[in-house]
Amino acid sequence: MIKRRTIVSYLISLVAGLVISSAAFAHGPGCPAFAPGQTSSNVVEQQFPPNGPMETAWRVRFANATAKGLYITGAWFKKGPSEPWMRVLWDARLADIFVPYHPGSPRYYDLTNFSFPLVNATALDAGACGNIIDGKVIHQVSSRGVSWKDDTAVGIGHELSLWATLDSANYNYIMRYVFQDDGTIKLRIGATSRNLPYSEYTAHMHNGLWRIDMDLNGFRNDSALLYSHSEPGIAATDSLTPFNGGVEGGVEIDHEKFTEVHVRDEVTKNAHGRNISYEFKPVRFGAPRHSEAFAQEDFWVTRYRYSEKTYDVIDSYVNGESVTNNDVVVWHISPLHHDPRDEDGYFIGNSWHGVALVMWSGLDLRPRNLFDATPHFP
Ligand SMILES: [Cu+2]
Repeated sequence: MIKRRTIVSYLISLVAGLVISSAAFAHGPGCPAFAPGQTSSNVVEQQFPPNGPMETAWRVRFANATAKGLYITGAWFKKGPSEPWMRVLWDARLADIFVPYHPGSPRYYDLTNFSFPLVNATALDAGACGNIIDGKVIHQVSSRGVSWKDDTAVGIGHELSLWATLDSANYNYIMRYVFQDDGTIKLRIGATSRNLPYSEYTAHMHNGLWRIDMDLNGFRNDSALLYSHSEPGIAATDSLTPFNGGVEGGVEIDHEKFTEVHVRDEVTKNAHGRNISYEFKPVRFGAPRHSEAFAQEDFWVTRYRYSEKTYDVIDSYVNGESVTNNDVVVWHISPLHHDPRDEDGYFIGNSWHGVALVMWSGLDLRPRNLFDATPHFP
C-alpha cells in the first residue's frame, strides 16, 4: 500500500474496526476489560484505563504471514477522551533476523532466506486474560504495575500487547508489540527454543533488524534528530541536532552519550507550543559490529520509499535524501548475544534435551511533548 492512499486505508481500518469478533473473548474474573466491539481479525482498539472512563486509547492494525511473522500496519493514539485519533505508526516490523555464528558461518537471515511460519497459539500462551486472533496472534491487556508514585499516591499503568511466535526450524522467535497507556510503544524480539543441531555449544548472535515507519500525525513534516548527552567536565549538556546533518545515514550508539534518534513532527504542537515527538530508545546489552555494512551502525534513517524494505542492503538506500521535514523511516539493529550454557539443555546419548530460555532485545518508542501534562494523573 502506498501512502497517497492514506485516507482510503484509514477508512478501511475504521470499517475493519467495527467488525466484531466476540467468539474468542472468554475472559477470566479479575482481568482488565477489553474494549468491547472494536476487535477484528486485524484491528484491536483499547481504551485506558481498561475499567473506567477512557483517558487514552490505542487502535492498532496488524497482520501475520509466513516468512514475515507478526507486524504492525498502522497505529493510532488518542491522548484524551475528546482528542482525535492521531496516527503514530504507518508500519513497524522485523525486516529480518540476522543470526551469525561465532566461527564466521553459518550466517542466517531468518526472514528473507527461509519461509518460516508462525506457531499456532495455545490457551496457555493466551493465559486467563488473553485472546487468540487468527489462530496465531495473542492479544492481551494487562497491568504494567506502577507508572508513577507520589508518596502514598500511586498510578497503576496498563498496556495492550500483541505477540506471536515464529517457528524458525529448531529455534523460536517471539515477536512482541506493546502499546502502553502513556503512548509508549515497546518493540521486542525474544529468542528461545533449541540450539542449532550439531552446534549446540557454538556461540552466536540473534539480531532483530527493525524497520519502523513512524508517521507522526501523518506522514508529512517529520524530521529525524540525533539526541546526545555530553559530560566533558562537571557540567553536562544535552543536544538535539538534525540526524546526520539532515540527510540519510547511520549512527553508532555511544552509551556515554545516551544516543537516541528522535522523530519530531514539525507542524503539530502541544498546548505549550512544543512540537510533538517520539524518542527511539535502544534496549540491548552490547553492540553488534558484524562485518556486514548494515551492521556498522545501530540506527539508520532513510527517507520513506515504498521499495526500500530490505535491511541487509540498507547502505544502498542512503543516497543523500533529506530526513528533515519529510517522511522518514528509522531502522535499528537490536542484538542478543547467545553464549550457550547448561541451562539451554544437555545431551542424553545423542539427543538434545532442553531449550534455551527466552532472551529479549528491542527498542522503546517514548513520547516527548506529545501530552500537555503527566498522562493519567488525577
Ligand atoms: Cu541462540
